[in-house]
Amino acid sequence: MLKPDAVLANNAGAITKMIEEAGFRIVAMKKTNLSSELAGKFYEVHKERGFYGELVTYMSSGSIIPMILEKENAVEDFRKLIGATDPKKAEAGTIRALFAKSIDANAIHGSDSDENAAIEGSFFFSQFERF
Ligand code: 3AN
Repeated sequence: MLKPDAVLANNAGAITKMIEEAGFRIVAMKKTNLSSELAGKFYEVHKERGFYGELVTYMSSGSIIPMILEKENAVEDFRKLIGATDPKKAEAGTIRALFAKSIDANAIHGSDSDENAAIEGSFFFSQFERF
């Protein structure tokens, strides 16, 4: 999912190009917005964390671009491509090193397991409910 900072800065095309060049196939993609209620639901796993409120406010502050991506070893390879959560710690050349502004406005989200990829994919794309 491209986050509000990446969309607002018109970096969606550049980031999507990197994703495709890294061998990912875009299966589904759209531009949309999250209400704070929906952002809260999406990040429910982080409910108890100190940054949850800020994260929900931030994720509902502007447009986002969720995608379903396909590739062998997709979860691990995508996390390598996007880099560490904190852009200051992200390896040079990763999407977050290149485009993220802060730990909140960190340009992009990637699912952390195949199971969560299926849950998150169906959250945004109803046709993938049984994905
Ligand atoms: P990632 O997106 O790298 O998997 P998660 O799932 O641990 O990171 O965290 C979800 C989101 O919460 C991150 N993308 C980031 O925007 C925010 N976040 C994570 N840790 C912190 C933190 N210590 N302070 C503020 N925001 C954070």
